Amino acid sequence: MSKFAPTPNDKFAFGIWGIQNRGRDPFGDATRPAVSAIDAIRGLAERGCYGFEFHDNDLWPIDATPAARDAVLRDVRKVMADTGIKATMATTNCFYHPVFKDGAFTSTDPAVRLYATQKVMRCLDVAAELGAGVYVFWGGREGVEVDVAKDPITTAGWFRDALNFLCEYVLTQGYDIKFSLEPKPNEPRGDLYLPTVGSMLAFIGTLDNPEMVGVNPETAHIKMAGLNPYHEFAQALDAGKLLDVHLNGQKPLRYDQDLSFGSDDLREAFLTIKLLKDHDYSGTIGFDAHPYRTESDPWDFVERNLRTAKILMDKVRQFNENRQIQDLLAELHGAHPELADMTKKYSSATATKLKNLELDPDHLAARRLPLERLDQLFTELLLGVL
Ligand code: GLT
Ligand code: MN
Repeated sequence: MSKFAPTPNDKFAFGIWGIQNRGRDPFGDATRPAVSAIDAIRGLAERGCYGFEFHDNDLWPIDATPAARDAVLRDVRKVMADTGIKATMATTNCFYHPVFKDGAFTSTDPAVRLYATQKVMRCLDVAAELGAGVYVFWGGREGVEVDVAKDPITTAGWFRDALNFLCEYVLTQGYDIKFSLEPKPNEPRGDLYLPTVGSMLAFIGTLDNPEMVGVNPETAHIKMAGLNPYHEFAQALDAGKLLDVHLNGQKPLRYDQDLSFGSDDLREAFLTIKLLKDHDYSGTIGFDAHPYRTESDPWDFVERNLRTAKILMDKVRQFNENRQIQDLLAELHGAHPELADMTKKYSSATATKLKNLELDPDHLAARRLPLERLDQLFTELLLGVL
């Protein structure tokens, strides 16, 4: 049991909104009692979490007076000091209040766009004060049902202007904060803008300060689009833009389920952890999920997410050390080593050499690839019999 007990060195973090989730869905009311933000943060610390993630309005209500907000922040700083837990990621709730019903930064009303920008600035001040180094933008209302109403190039321009302005705010305040954009294909809007990691990466390249903006991919959002989380996380990592992750579970192409990590697809969960470990991802490992509606409190749910991740870390170690698997991988990757780096650097001599190289496609196609065996070894490793 204790072998898989999480410690702060694992750099696990949880969005407190998942702990505070009371089981409401579009068809039914709350099924469990409220958990205060402070109890959520303390409970995470007690279970070995390194950090917590929060929205402004997870901590203080949207209509809180500055004095009420400061009182909450005093309590937050106290629980952080008492337990050592860190605020690793902050974000703004720009989706719950009706003011955002047709978008925050992509609203047609400039006053709504400014209200969203002001809300972010105020929460950025708190994020800096609590030491959160990553600030996420999840555009829950940044989308449409009626596409004739808005030109997506115009809306992208509004979002770009807001991010450029907010980057300058962070820079001039001297905050040590990076922005991280979280893509999602749909829900709650019919279509959300910038639905995938690839769209976010392309968009970041159009900003004034692209070096201070990255991506925060989430397993469930990727699977809602029918895409492969391993590949999506990898693309962000390869671009040097993986600032934060939201791990969870999701059946493909369905409503947003936010299931526990690994509960729907252990292979994908393994591959996600393997990617983060093999490539020395140094950010926090954030979980963004919520308990089943049938749970009476969030703690079995929290513990299982952390435990699954720890067990998968151990499985990754076993995979990387397993002789049979590594021999098969070496065989798979061992073809024609003398050709492997031929196009690494261009020269006209290499171009001529390549043009004249004898490569027989029928001969190459005849190569035996032991993928069934490899996949079965992987299955047996996960099943614990290898
Ligand atoms: C919301 C959403 C998440 C985002 C959060 C950040 S809130 O619950 O489903 O994926 O990460 O705003
Ligand atoms: Mn998320």
